[in-house]
Amino acid sequence: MKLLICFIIYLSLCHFAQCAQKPNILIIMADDMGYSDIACFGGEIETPNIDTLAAAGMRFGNFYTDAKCGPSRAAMMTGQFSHLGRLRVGATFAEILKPLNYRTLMTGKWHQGPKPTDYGFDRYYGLVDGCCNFWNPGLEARPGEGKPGRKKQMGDKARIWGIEDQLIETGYTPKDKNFYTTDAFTDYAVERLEEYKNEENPFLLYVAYTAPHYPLHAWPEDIAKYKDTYTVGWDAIRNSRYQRMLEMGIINEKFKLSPRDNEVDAWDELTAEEQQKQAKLMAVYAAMIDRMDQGIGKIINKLKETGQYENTMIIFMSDNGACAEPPNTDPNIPPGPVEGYRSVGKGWANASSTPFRLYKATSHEGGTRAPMILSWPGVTKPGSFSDHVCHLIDFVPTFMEITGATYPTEIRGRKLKKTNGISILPTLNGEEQKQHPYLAWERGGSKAIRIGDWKLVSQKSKSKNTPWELYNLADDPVELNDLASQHPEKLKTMEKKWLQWMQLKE
Ligand SMILES: [Ca+2]
Repeated sequence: MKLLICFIIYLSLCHFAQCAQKPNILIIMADDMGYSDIACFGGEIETPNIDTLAAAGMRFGNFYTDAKCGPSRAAMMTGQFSHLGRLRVGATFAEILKPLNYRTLMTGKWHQGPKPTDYGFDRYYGLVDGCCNFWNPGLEARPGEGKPGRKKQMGDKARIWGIEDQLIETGYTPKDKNFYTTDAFTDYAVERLEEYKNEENPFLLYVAYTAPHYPLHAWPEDIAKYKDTYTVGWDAIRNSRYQRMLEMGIINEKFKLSPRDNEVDAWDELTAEEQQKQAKLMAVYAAMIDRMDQGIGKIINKLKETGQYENTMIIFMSDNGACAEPPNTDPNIPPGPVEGYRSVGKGWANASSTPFRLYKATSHEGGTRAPMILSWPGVTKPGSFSDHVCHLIDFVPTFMEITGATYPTEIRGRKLKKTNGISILPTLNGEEQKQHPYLAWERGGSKAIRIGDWKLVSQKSKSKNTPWELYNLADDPVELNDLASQHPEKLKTMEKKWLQWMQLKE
């Protein structure tokens, strides 16, 4: 009897205090994936598992990232605008949730220095650097294979690989020829979910896939699914994506389809041979996203199998817009196998950005607006869509609100600023949402500020005085009609605000 009473008291304490189950958090990031690539954002790429997340949760149409990989990831992890100094001035969400006994796990692309286990993660496996060969991230050729294709600018320098708290800086060449980074990251995530399935404490799992960032590497069976998909060309793909996005309600009639990039040829003007080559590039790109989606399916299945799914907030997003960088290696090496190191190029990046203009590394919508999906069983309304203007820095305050975590004032010997992010929990709950007074960007000379519906933006340029462009996104969300000359006062006010924002870092 005494034991039974003790047990009942214990259960009550658990219910009202420390044992109340906080949600697990699973963050899945794609790399350089355009706004309209996945099916639930209008794309023709088969992404049934990501689509299932969208069907269970909320899609965000006005979600912003930074313009490039590293800064985006820092902003997401710390809740701080990346121009402030990235991980030097912020605590990561792993460090913020650690005091609440979260099991903190990460796999995939880190792209900060020096390694995740220095920033609050218990476990880690993946690419510490920014991009690598998917089949063989190292320098050495394996028997029966050519030298692994590499980014030319890297010279002889190896990409850094990380296994737990060990860095492999001399090049990581797995013996297994069936090694493929996307699968390796999926496997590590699934294995950790299995390993910790009986833990009482919740987990934070951050899966940072490198797909579909170049190089174009994919499994032949996945490429085969798309071998004929892109022979219609980028003009037809842009049109069909645009029509589907309208039909699905991802965009409304105010979103016009941007004209084809003026550096991209009309598909019909290409020779038949060139069309074949180009269609193959995009087939490999699609296969990379397809494989990532298959991996996401495995992770979700594991959550269901271990009984964690119902208590897990799942977030899927891309880290920036589609990438239009030219290929780094000999274009005569075909995309797909280990020896190549190709990129998809501007024509297809233009299609990935549909309906927007421009790409990664710009602060225009094509560089910084990304697809984002948040699914949290019992909270998010299935199949819902939000046009709330939100940003990567909003995740940290959201996690803080749902867990009761606080932002440290000091970490690693540095005093920290407060996060400028705003929790999106009210949006998830269907309640009134506090808005950002402004959002701003600066990346390598490409700059922008959004205040309400107005956006001031300028591209990186060799000339020192790149003109500002001014858009009213309520009427012109695709940034087609520059109003700078019509509203000089508004331009000045917004420029002043942007300059003040830049001074925050001093
Ligand atoms: Ca990226």
